[in-house]
Amino acid sequence: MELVRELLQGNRRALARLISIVENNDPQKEGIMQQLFPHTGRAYLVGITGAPGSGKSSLVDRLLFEMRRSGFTVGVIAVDPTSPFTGGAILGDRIRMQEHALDSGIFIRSMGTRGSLGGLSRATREAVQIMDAFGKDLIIIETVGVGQSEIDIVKTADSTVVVLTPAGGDSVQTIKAGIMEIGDIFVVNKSDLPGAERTVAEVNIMLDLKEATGWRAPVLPVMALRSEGIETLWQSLQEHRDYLKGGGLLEERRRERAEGELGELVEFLVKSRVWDNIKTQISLEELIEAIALRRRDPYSAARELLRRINFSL
Ligand SMILES: Nc1nc2c(ncn2[C@@H]2O[C@H](COP(=O)(O)OP(=O)(O)O)[C@@H](O)[C@H]2O)c(=O)[nH]1
Ligand SMILES: [Mg+2]
Repeated sequence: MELVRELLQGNRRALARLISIVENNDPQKEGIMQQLFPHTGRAYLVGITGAPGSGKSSLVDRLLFEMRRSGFTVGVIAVDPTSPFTGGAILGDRIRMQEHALDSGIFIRSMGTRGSLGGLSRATREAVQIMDAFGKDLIIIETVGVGQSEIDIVKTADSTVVVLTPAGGDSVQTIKAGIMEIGDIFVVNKSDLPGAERTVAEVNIMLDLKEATGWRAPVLPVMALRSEGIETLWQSLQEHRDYLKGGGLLEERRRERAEGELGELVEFLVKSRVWDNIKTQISLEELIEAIALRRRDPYSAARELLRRINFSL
């Protein structure tokens, strides 16, 4: 395909168009992803997650300067499920990052959650693969930490940075349980605000309670707005990357990711092909009515439907 060829030659317009194709769930996309696959697997993926307003975009903005200074090309995917239609936050991010737009070593892309078919994680992962095939050395995925997306980012990233802010009067105990598990690096951003030191200390205590592994996640006070602590963060990211690469752990993480990806694709194919097939071939009204009136149980009904389209379990 022409676009794929252009992408592999380093054409930024092709990169943008291919991500749109993926985002819109275009029927061509499966073929495109197949063609791109042999060219992927080289980029290192950094996930940045945390509550809305914690300063993720500001942090990415600063981090980009460090990464470029080290000579790496970077792709950024900012996923913002909180504003799929208004584009408010997305526009804000764009304006903030305009400075980087002049740097051809950086490609920034915001994604909405329109691609609900197959889920946010799938569209994001595909965009990552496209940037990877394009040749970006590092790919940053910024996810607004709302519900499951915070946890899901780990499935896509090699290193995950969790962004927290000073708890102020509150105790840090309000941190969602799963979040402590997924961070490879913790950042307490807005450390210019009161309570930062205590938050760092409390997160450290929580991390000490965890079972020890070869990597103890550092807790870094950062002020993204003043560019303080960014160099240390970039250093920690490189140390974590070296740690994963050194122990064969990167391959292990990627194997786990491959399993999740495969499962997700099978689920998607079954759902889109089988369920859509059933809905177009069989009139479900009576059956649904019978189940709703409790004259028929949904378990046997589901199996009957699969039999009727000759799908064997
Ligand atoms: N006081 C303070 N505010 C910050 C800092 N970093 C970011 N902010 C502000 O926090 C707000 C949210 O930042 P943003 O990067 O959009 O957060 P995101 O929603 O997590 O991407 C913005 O008004 C930033 O200017 C910081 O180090 N200190
Ligand atoms: Mg943001």
